[in-house]
Amino acid sequence: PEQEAEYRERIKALLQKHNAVLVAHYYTDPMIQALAEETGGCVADSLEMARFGKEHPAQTLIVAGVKFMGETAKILTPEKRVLMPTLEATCSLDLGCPADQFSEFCDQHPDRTVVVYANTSAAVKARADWVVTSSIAKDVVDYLDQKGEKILWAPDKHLGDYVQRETGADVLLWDGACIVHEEFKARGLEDLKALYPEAAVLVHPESPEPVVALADVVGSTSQLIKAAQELPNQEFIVATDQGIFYKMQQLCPDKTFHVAPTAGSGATCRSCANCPWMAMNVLENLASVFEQDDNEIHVDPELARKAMIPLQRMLDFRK
Ligand code: CIZ
Ligand code: SF4
Repeated sequence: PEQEAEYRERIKALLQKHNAVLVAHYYTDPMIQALAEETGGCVADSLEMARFGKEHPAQTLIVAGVKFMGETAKILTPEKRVLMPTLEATCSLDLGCPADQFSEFCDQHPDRTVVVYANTSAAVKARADWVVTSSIAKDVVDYLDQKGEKILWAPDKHLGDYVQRETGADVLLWDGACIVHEEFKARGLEDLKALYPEAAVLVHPESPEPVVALADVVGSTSQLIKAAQELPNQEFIVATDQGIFYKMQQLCPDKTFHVAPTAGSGATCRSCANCPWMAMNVLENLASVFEQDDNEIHVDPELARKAMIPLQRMLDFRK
């Protein structure tokens, strides 16, 4: 704890000295989320992080999250320096969708509109017609379906499948998954619901269909946080990364939150629902973020220009 306090003070001083702002994702260590808030940065989902970074006057953005979030921030604000505590923090969805293979897949289906999730590399975004986050995936696909378009969706098959069920659109899925959400189990969730019959069940749509089917609310991180505030329930079972409890508990101090089971017994496993890549962001590498020489995000300008087109479509759609 003494060392933690020392790190925190050091990070605060460094942010000031370098005219930098810290933006953290909801899934990072609660200590890092608290530090982002204390220092005038923000805690948010991937899109809000990039938006905040763009609007903030600081010339350097410190992105505590995973690599695609740093890339998205850089694409939106190429004139700023974007640093991350470690570039090794990636994502199973990004890893599972290499740009060359994805591009071939798109070439095989030229009649389809390409919609990709934000959790992808800059190169995959550059190949897409649309980029979406989980908060607007359904609305965008519904809009395209109304126009008679057929969809090619990547990379998360569970989210794509959910969007297909909700909209009835013709959706061809890439075979990718999030290693965190994929582990939630419907059997265990039923057992936990029996144990806490008053609890509302909040589920992120990267979870498998049988888990989504048990939800009271299905939504993105921001939408689930909003549901925790707005529902009258005092108790919740939450199927997403447990990092989100920092914000839920902060906004709803009197409510109780249980992490959804990742095993059939109904037992909750505190170390399970926690993204290993998000967890690579720690105070130690944050404190050395200005000293490392291999942690700046670079996106090829031509690739960034191409990726900005579907990203801008998403930003304009939301307005
Ligand atoms: O699962 C993730 O990594 C999410 C929800 C990212 C995001 O869009 O904030
Ligand atoms: Fe990727 Fe899943 Fe981790 Fe989010 S929680 S960064 S989708 S592996």
